[in-house]
Amino acid sequence: MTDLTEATPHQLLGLYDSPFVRRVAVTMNLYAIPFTHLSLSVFRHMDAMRPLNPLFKVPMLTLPSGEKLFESAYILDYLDELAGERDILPLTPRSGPERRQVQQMMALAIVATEKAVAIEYERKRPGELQWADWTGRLRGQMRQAFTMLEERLAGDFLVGGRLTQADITTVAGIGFVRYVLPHEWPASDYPALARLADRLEASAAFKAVPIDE
Ligand SMILES: N[C@@H](CCC(=O)N[C@@H](CS)C(=O)NCC(=O)O)C(=O)O
Repeated sequence: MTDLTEATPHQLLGLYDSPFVRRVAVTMNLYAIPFTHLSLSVFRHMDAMRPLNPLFKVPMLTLPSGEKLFESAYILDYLDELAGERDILPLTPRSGPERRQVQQMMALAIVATEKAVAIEYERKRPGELQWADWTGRLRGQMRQAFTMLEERLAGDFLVGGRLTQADITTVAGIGFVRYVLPHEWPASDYPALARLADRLEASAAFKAVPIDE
């Protein structure tokens, strides 16, 4: 079992404007796992990041032992294990139909989020290298994924009437779109998702990790 009171806490690398970093940070807050945060950009702080993470891919979580974890899904899996050891209900159920449902909602949320991030990367290219048709395809895929989530959101939460990783991942993605690509978020098309995002963004776990840190 990892001793969460150890002198060296977990360290999370990456800005909170990354929805992948933010979903990890929110999860650590909900599990009350202390961590330090290294706010380095994969683009603007490459010299500082190189010795820590020459992959220039975030999030990266450094464990108290010094071991480094990459890929937010695997990091969340590790955090769920810590939660389980402490008798905290994991945000992704360990087994059964609810696990599958949460994973499938997350799959939709990840498509929406990855396509939104790709739209932003396309916008970063020099104007003459931007491909409007490609951006249009990305936008269509992002909207399709948000529409499928909207259709599936019947009550207060996406799965099982309780907060799960599906909600956190979805709201982290929406947060990115609303902050970085506000013109790509027609809230009136997704009223249920907008309500979920407003509610979760107002919670302590999200407010502690502001996207505009
Ligand atoms: N599948 C990865 C995606 C992470 C990701 O795309 N992070 C972005 C920031 S939002 C990044 O590191 N971009 C730099 C790059 O891909 O070169 C995860 O979930 O951890």
